[in-house]
Amino acid sequence: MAACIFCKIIRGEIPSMKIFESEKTLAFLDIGPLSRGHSLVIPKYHGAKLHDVPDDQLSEVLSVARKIAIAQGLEDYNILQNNGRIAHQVVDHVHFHVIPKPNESEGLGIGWPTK
Ligand code: IU
Repeated sequence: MAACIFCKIIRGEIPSMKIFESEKTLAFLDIGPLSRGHSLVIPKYHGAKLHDVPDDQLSEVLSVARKIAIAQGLEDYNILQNNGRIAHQVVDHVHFHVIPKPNESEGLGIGWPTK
């Protein structure tokens, strides 16, 4: 979709920190991370909400998210997918967050050190 920011990232019109790419799927670091290593896994097929994307275009997403978590050595993390404004969706192209949850002594791993 021409105006979609994530479609622009897929087409390479906007730079991103890519961490995985295949025919159907792209993963890249979130530009506003909630913790260090926060990434997004997206189907290349454009659909605003989960029910707009056919199953076969979503088939790799969970396994890519899982591989990212394993590659990052994560023990605690959230996989999050928002649909609609009330559910806090901001970008209208389906995306799955992989959000590392560091332990309390590590803080969020971003911004100023906590000690
Ligand atoms: P949400 O589930 O739609 O609320 O999440 C959108 C995410 O997309 C959010 O975490 C943003 O930081 C992230 N993002 C991005 O990584 N790159 C962008 O160019 C834009 C948003 I716009």
